[in-house]
Amino acid sequence: MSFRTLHDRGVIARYRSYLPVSENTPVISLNEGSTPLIHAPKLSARVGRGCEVFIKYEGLNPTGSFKDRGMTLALSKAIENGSKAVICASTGNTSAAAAAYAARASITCIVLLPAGKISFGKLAQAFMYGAKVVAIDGNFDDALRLVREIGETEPIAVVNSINPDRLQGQKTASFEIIEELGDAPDVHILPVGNAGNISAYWMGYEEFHSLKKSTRNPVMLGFQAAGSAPIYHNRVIEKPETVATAIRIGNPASWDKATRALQTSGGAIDIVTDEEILAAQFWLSSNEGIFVEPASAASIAGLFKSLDPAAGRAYDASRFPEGARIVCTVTGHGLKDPDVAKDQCGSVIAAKAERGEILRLIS
Ligand code: AN7
Repeated sequence: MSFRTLHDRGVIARYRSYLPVSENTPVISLNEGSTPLIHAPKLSARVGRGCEVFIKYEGLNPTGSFKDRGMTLALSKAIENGSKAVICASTGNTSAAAAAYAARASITCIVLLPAGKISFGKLAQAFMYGAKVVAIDGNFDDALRLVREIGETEPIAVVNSINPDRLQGQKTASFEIIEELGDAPDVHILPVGNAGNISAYWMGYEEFHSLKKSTRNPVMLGFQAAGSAPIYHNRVIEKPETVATAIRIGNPASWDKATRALQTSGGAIDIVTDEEILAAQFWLSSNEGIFVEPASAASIAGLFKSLDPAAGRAYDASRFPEGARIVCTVTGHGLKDPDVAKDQCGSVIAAKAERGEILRLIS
């Protein structure tokens, strides 16, 4: 009997030669990555012109978001470098992933969260994985500023995406998509918060293209929440607001990298309102059976906006080539944010325990 299976899977095992690891790097993994790329027939029909839409379902990572891809690298390198603790600021998913991987690595994890602005599922994760949870009287940007300051002077590894190992791990999602489709897609759509993920995907696409593992790079389209849209407005937003708390960020750390990805790819940054985000979240769940958290639904809301000539869109989807392959990354699981889902729930149908009443519901 062998216990190798654990480390035979996971992002580092699958893509070791493309990552900054050596035989001396201890692998801290929870079998992250290798998430499903799900064909979305109803979404494809809405786009029309023979286009095919695929959903990269990152909510199926071990802690329920894409952050696990970067965290396996960040924690493995932190242990290799002898760190005794890790720290991060977070809107919730980074802290959940950091806490889980720190638990596996037997290392202290401190997470700084904006008080009252974290979804319940994510807060529960930070506690259950044993992190030291600090509620900051301020927003994510304030928390990240503090983390940067502490990281400059203290022997503690910062595991926010300013840590380059994080983006290295996250770029593997692009590798998986290229391998599964046989080439890069024509268009890639992502939600944007701190702007690390869109930068990481672009890095992955460029890397595989330069290695001739793909014949093209996709057009990158990023979507911010309308109340938290610093890149779109090209200025820091002091008081970002949105129902999609994961992307409630006013001063993204990877702003420049993301801008480069958007420009080099011929893509665009755009905004979607909270109403559009919630409508897209429900549409995706109830039409394609894929339940994602609000921030993740920004990519679907963004695709809908790009299709709508009346929407004041930054990118017109009629520019997609006929038969285009479009990938939307949905970054986190819907169960992360039960409260937002609860607010969207319809009324329960009260009925007696009688067969006739139930059969009337079949339509
Ligand atoms: C579900 O957890 O920033 O543009 O601290 O949780 O790479 O920041 C989360 C971000 C999209 C945006 N979707 O990605 C954090 C945090 C979900 C997210 C984003 C986040 P980036």
